[in-house]
Amino acid sequence: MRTTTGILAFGTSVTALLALGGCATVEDEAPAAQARAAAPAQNGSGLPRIDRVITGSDGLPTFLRGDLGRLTPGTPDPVIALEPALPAIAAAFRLRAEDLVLVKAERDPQGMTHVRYQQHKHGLRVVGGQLVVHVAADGVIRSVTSDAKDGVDVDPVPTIERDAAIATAIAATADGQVDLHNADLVYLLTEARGLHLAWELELLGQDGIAVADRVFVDAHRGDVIDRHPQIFPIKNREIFDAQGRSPPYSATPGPVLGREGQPPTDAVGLAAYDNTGSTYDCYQQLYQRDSYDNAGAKLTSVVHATFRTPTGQTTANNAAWVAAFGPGMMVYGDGDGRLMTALARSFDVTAHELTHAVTSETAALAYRNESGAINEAMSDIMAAVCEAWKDRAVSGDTWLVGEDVFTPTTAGDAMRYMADPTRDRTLYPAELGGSRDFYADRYTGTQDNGGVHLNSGIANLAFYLLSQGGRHPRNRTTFTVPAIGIEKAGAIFQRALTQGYLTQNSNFAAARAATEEAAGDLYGASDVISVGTAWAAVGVGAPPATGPDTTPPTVAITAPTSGASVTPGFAIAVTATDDQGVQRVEVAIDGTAVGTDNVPPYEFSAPADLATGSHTITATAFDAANQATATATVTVVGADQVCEPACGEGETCVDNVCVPTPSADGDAGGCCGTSSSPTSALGALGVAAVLGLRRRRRA
Ligand SMILES: [Ca+2]
Ligand SMILES: [Ca+2]
Ligand SMILES: [Ca+2]
Ligand SMILES: [Zn+2]
Repeated sequence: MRTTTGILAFGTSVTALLALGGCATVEDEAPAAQARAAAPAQNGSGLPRIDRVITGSDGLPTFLRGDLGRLTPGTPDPVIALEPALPAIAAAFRLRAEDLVLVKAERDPQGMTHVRYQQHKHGLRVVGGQLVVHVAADGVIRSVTSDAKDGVDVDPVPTIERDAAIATAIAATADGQVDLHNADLVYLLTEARGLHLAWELELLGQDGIAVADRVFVDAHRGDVIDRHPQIFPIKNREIFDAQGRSPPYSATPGPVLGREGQPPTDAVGLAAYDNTGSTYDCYQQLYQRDSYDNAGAKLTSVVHATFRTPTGQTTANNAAWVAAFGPGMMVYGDGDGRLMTALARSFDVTAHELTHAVTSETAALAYRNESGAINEAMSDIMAAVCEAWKDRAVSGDTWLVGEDVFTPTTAGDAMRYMADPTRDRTLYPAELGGSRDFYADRYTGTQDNGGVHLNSGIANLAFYLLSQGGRHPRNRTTFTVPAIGIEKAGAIFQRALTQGYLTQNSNFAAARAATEEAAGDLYGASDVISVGTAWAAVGVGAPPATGPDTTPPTVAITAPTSGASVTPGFAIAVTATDDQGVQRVEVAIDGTAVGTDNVPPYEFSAPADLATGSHTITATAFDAANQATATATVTVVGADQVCEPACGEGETCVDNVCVPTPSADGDAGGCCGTSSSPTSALGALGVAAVLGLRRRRRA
């Protein structure tokens, strides 16, 4: 079975590379090319019906919804009942079912079951490669979320030694003032959907250095390719001066001030105790969640702490969830009395930090760039939800973050403003510019882990508008979002976070899709539209279409090009888009059906017995109510007759490569034309590269 799969994928790789003119490479800098090289041409996905597809930057799906099969009836264990359907689901994501290792299956209060798998490859864990199957109460597999992918050959034997990788990672972190906690060889899926063999190195700051980073070093190239911080501060620490006391920060808590049932007498410790208790109760009562891990984890708080940055600054004006490769803890500074009072006195701060712990245990959104901004926003959002729950009312303070500890001599201000995020811009250096409230305005620099605290405002505002209704505060968009109330909005975002609709590399577009799905699970179509409208108001996608679908899809045959000469069994690639969703693409040759594919990329193989001569390919894309057609005419010739683009004068196509035409006296001439047929030559090289890799693997 495995051998067959491998051979099939291999045969397709060659075809795809040739069909695409050979610009595909096996280098990991080109995810789109990787995907094409990896994609098996299939004349159908094996999934009964697709209603919604979301694709990543490489054109492969990251989310599918529809009728994706069903559990085996009469099998009580959902994981076993799912097994027969898993190969087709895995294949739609270019994965192999045997590489998916069960993490857990959870049944939610709505009766849906969410089964989470971890991708492995050559026996190594694929960091960022999770796949979650969402099964409705009636056993129908309703949707699948996955940022996993395979089909790219990356040698599992490292070129870079472990010790060299460790040295590189340490040198690149906090001026080398860090120690190794653990090292593992893994595969890493980056945000850009590139697959790398990597050393995963857990680095902890030396005494006084507040660093706990999971650093990934490419095990073939030797460079740092990703970094996942494990300390989640309430504020972007870059904005604070070195003020306040300066004892060294330590991950080891000091004397015990109190424990469950024995409240601390220390006033700040008591505040932490009370706020932690209220946050636990909020999660438990609203979402039936038993602590951050939903398994009763102890809630550890450290008060009177200070924070030092890698640049040697020290501040008491911060708080953080510190998940330094072990049980996490909430750490609170006492504030300097001017910018902040003791942060443990703020319920927002506690709920914010504890939500980072929930996120680490569930979606595990990587704390950098867009996924990090969504991670941050989830913490602000759940702090607002729990504050309103605790107060039994929504007030102006609900939408302010940390208002109770921020600038004690100034009333009405806060660390962040969810209803109008850019109000905090005076707190930030001019070059950072403060929180953002519109997707196109997002910060794309490298500070603040890629703007995790700056861009969280985009999602915070979407949540505020969804809860309370209204329009963008600065008129970046001008339509009105309907209010659904904070309770429903909170349940939707919480479900998206914890039930597998968000994953490590989810971006803003994925967050919109995730919350729309969660709204559909919980409430129904009108709330799905409200969620989409809220995201559109902050520039994440267009307003949702309502009413019947009257706009037909667009469709194009991207390979082969019309007029090309092709060989029997040639690969056909089709692209299709639609305002409300492409449901399937059908391909026919001379009116005879070749196949139907409902999962992009839409790829097909022509029959191997097609007669030589002219043929017309027809591709028809369907949405829920309309269809559109594209055609291409090709000429089928013998296998030794195809070159694209066509060979120049004085050249002949031999084995798909243009070579100088043999002279009349029988001199065969040199091989492999260059300037007049660069793509064909590259195509041949691409195939050679794939062949080389495969041979090495199988040796
Ligand atoms: Ca508040
Ligand atoms: Ca204040
Ligand atoms: Ca349409
Ligand atoms: Zn935070």
